[in-house]
Amino acid sequence: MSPISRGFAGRRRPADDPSRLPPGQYLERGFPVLSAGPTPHTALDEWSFLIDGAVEQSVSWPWVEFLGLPAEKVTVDIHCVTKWSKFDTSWKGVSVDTLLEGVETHAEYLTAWSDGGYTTNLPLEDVTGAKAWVAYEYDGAPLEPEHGGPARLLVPHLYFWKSAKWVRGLTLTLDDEPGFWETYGYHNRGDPWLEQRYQGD
Ligand SMILES: Nc1nc2c(c(=O)[nH]1)N[C@H]1C(S)=C(S)[C@@H](COP(=O)(O)O)O[C@H]1N2
Ligand SMILES: [Mo]
Repeated sequence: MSPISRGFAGRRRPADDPSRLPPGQYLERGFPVLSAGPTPHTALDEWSFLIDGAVEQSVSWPWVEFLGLPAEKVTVDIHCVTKWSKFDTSWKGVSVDTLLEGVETHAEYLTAWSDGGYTTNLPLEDVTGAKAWVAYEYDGAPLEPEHGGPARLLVPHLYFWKSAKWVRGLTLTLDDEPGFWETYGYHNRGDPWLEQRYQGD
């Protein structure tokens, strides 16, 4: 028996299954790089991950401690608002559920913020319940800086702009505060299955 058993529920659908492609998307086999600015290069000994904002107590992990947190491997489809989708991308990272364990809050939203100044807003509901990770490996190797290394947010059920590269923290908020692209007219939530590309969609 294979040491890694996915079980029936986790079995992948065939890569040519058109029902995996959200409306208006095409299948991309490469891995495009989309960054609004230059790639930051933060030294690992200066890197930490912070959860703060509307919380009883902030919590942060330096890189080495972050690597020591329980991690998960996930294989997911990703969907960029510029219309490419990529199937079966493989990541390793810490689920946001794990990061929020023991965090006391009345917040319903958060802002993910990154080195370089990028931000994106999300309802807590969209990052809890095994739906989001802070990923530091892609395809079994350390995440390339261009794709957000050392670590990026991964929220595969929403358009990929919600998956902040070079993420350094989650600031929990009581009110929903638009992030970088959301301020420039992109949809506040960005569900690819509902084609929520721009405000008003
Ligand atoms: N920090 C940061 N994160 C970001 C972006 C960015 O410009 N800066 N672009 C977003 C967009 S629009 C997309 S499609 C994906 C692209 O990720 P990739 O370059 O790994 O394909 O990152 C998202 N996260
Ligand atoms: Mo994007």
